Amino acid sequence: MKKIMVTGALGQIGSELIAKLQKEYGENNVLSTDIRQPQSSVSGPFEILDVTDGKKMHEIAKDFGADTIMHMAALLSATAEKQPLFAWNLNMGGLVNALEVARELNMQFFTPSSIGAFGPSTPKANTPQDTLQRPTTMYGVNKVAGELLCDYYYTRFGVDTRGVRFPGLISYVAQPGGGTTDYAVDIYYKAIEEGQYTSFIAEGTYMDMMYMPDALQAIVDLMEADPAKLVHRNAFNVTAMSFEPSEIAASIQKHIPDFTISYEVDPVRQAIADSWPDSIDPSAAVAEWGFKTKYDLDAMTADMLEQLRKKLNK
Ligand code: AKB
Repeated sequence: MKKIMVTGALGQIGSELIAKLQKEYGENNVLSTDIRQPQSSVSGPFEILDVTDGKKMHEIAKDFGADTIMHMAALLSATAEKQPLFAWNLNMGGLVNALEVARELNMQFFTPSSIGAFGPSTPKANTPQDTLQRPTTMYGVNKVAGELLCDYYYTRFGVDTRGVRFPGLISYVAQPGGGTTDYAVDIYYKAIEEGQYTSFIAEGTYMDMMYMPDALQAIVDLMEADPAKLVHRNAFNVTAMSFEPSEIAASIQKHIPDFTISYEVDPVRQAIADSWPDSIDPSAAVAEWGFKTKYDLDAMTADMLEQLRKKLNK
């Protein structure tokens, strides 16, 4: 039975990952940690943790008897671009602390990388697993350094590090904060609340995306995968779909025919999006640990709108 400590548990992924892990491994075997106090009650154990405090992270993990750490606390791409030095300190400082705790306490380790680990010189279509990675954002620099650091802790210290490169993740539970792909979440809220959406990403800009249930299943499947079959271990390309703003709008129009989209492009987030791939190739994840997804764009749209209508009482 796993005993899992999760950092950044109140974030977009963390909020839903906790419930998924509790279902798989039992409520008392999952420890949520976050720098923020939860707004409402969290099920299962919870501790306040600033991930830049490595000593406290070690103490909490040891007291809980954790054998696995899932390190989710990080700043996303657009926020990191506004505060690059803070992003470096938080993203890299938190990661190296979590890796050290995993090494000291002999824990299995997971952290997400991102499509942000690619840059303008990376092949844009069907981006291979192993390819050029020269990102031009602080977030991307953090993600590439993080991928290498996780590989280093595996080869140098034998820490069982595993990870994926997530695309934009779409969910109705917690809103993402400060990402470039966030438009693909905002659009569903605005479609229900206002019947229209002004996109900060330009028409024609393709990015990879995935619905949260598929992302959570990918984490569990990778962590349960036979280590003998893992050639890459860290930073597997994973994706479920690639679309541009007018395509997600068309998918919403199948349910809300009067929905309209317009564009007011944010130059910072557009430049980040333009530096990322249009679509990535997940075949290494499929071959090495059986990565699969259930939701394409239309299936995701139908579920998002149904769930958000309930959430927003609309
Ligand atoms: C972001 O937009 O920053 C994230 C990501 C793709 O890593 N959603």
